[in-house]
Amino acid sequence: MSRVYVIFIATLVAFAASVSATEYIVGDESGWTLDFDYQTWAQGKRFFVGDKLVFNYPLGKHNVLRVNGTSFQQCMISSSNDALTNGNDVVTLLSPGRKWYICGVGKHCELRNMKLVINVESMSPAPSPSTTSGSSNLVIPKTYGFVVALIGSLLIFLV
Ligand SMILES: [Cu+2]
Repeated sequence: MSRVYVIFIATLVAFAASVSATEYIVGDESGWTLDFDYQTWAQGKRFFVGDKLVFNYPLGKHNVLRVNGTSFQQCMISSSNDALTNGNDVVTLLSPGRKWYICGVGKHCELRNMKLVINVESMSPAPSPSTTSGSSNLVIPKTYGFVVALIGSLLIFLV
């Protein structure tokens, strides 16, 4: 009986997590391209664990490499980096902290600014009454998901 209950709660939590995730199109309608200011794009956005980054670009023109801070600074590509290459690459942010992404084609990182650094936060913010920006509509589902997840984990504890 209690096992069924736990499975039910786990499903609920998983559903809440999927509801609360935000999908960011890197560069918005410009996509992943040459000479775009990705630092300006990332400014004012808050990234949370579970959110997704989508890199859109014409197949074969670019790629996406997840690198460390040093490689990011120097646009250094090592063969150990897994390249995402399908032109509609979805990256799920799995852990908090700084994440660095660069294009590994030609000198796109070095000369054409194809580099993105973001900071991923571990938890959704509490809704603030002073929030009047356009992003406030994103806060509600995130908070809802978090509350459901919290109740879910409390129930698992009680079972
Ligand atoms: Cu490129």
